[in-house]
Amino acid sequence: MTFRLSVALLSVALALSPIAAQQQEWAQCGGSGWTGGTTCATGTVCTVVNQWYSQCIRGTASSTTSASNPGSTSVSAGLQNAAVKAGKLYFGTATDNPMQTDQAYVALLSNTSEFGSITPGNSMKWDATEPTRGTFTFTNGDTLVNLGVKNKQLVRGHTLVWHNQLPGWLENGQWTAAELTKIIQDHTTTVVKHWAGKLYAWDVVNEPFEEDGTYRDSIFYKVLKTEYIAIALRAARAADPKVKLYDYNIDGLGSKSTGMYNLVKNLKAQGAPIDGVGIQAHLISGSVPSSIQANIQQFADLGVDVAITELDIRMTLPATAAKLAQQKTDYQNVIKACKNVKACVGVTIWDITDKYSWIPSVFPGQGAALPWDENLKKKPAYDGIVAGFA
Ligand code: 9MR
Repeated sequence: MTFRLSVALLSVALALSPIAAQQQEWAQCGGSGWTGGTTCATGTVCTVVNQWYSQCIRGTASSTTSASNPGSTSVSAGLQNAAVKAGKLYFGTATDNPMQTDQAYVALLSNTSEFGSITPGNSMKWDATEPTRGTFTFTNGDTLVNLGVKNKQLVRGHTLVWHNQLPGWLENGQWTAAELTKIIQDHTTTVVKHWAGKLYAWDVVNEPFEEDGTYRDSIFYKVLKTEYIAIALRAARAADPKVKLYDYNIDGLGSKSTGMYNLVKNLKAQGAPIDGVGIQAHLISGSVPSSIQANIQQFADLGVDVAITELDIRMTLPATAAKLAQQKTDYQNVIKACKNVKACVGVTIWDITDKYSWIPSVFPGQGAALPWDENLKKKPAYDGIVAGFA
């Protein structure tokens, strides 16, 4: 089984992301769980404020994704089926709790021809599971794990030890090495045991490196240096001997992937339980590294599984047919990189639809990063994925 390490960005920003609808200026026109109108009155544009709220704001509506999205031309047999035909274990997606009230979305998420795996995007993180020391909350994670189990989809656990989305008590505490070791062990043991037997893999340690390949100066590294990684992996293995353990955040070759390569080598040399490495892959259309396959291969050569764990490929909005065609090529190339290396077991996109992507809230003016648009219509990127697996 695998535990994987991951790191995330948290910020909120305004981004234009028009969604078709007929609401008046300033009215809500979208957001997680929104079931009202999604078309804005003439002269206003449905604008994403955050994941839960979009409103009609004065502006030009000439750039809606649906208007520029020429759609998929493939007769779909499904992305999971395409992945399996290519010898992979799964094609999966991240999901989150707020959108579980969106019936069309849940139907697509539960379509096992498309998705053989799901990853909770937020509800297993430290702030969500242990907001107060020693008090654990699993309700949101349970909802998503139960959905995956019911659908017979593999569920990836995300994530145990990460510098981001930590509760204040942990991040602001002054810890000795012994205290923090116990905190990591207690958290990992309790969370992993709770879902033991139900998950395929855990992202145990997430995003331990800075871009330049140096260790991220997280609370964990400050107190324990690199020791925290093996501590977490060992606790995870003891709590669920069968789950695969991952560590990640790399894309192409470079300083960060060299840092990760050395880490995995060291972990294996010291007998720490590491089963896999995640290629995170939050990529930019037109700038996808050409060395992803070589990077996957170097980890495969160390004897670990590799997975693409958080794939999305963003662009500057508005999406145009030309940009969507470039994005199709980008998706095809990333998928091909996984297809070509046997040890690459599967691919997870970081949610299904542009409606729920994290990108616009963190990178203002960018988005349209996923294979389905805001209206759950397949984009050319979908065909790119199918072609990549072919
Ligand atoms: O998708 C997640 C988003 O909803 C959260 O707001 C964000 C907060 O940190 O985390 C996102 O997921 C991150 C993942 O857990 C780790 N890698 C980076 C992802 C994007 O920030």
